[in-house]
Amino acid sequence: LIPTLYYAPGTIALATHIALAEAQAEYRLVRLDFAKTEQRGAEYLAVNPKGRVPALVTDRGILTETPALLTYVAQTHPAARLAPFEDAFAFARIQAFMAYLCSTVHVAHAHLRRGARWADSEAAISEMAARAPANMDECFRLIEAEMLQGPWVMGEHYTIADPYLFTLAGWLERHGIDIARYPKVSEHHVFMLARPAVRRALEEQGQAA
Ligand SMILES: N[C@@H](CCC(=O)N[C@@H](CS)C(=O)NCC(=O)O)C(=O)O
Repeated sequence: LIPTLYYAPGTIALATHIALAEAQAEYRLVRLDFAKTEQRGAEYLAVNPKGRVPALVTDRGILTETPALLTYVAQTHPAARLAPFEDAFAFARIQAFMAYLCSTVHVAHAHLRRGARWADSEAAISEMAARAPANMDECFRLIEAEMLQGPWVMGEHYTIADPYLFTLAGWLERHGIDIARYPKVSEHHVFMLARPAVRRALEEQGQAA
């Protein structure tokens, strides 16, 4: 069975898509239309009851959660060397970074347009949206100062942390934040855009590279 990635353009599914391309994996893509709320339709809920993307269908079942998917892609394609599994400390660092992106940065971002997950009143939802850019800025300042080693997140070696950061950094403009505020993140973005796997994934998603 060829792994199938369920995605929607402009979402965190891009990170896994890039990793699959970097690994030169065989994969199939299924695109969901968020404008039609396909992520909450019965057909997709049968794939991923969370109603979110990404989901990766493998021969042993369905995987969700971006850090798990990225690690799975790296582990199943060792030749691509997308993570240092032999080095417990170095791999823990990658996991820490991915956990931060997943649990803090992505969630900070979601307050911009998905406030209805956490509150009902229009006032509360708009307050959360108004606060989102400041929270994203705080996250990216920390990434810039403490996490991104350069040229890649973990230093000299490109890893699964890179497409994850690239995808989230691509959302800064939705918050009205110029990525140039963070010089290292900005340079990382340029390096990423030059990679054939990144261009391929963006093209396959119908986004201009
Ligand atoms: N923790 C999940 C988050 C997945 C997630 O929230 N995906 C968003 C797109 S970026 C989604 O599917 N949203 C659909 C919705 O909220 O209806 C991960 O890291 O993969």
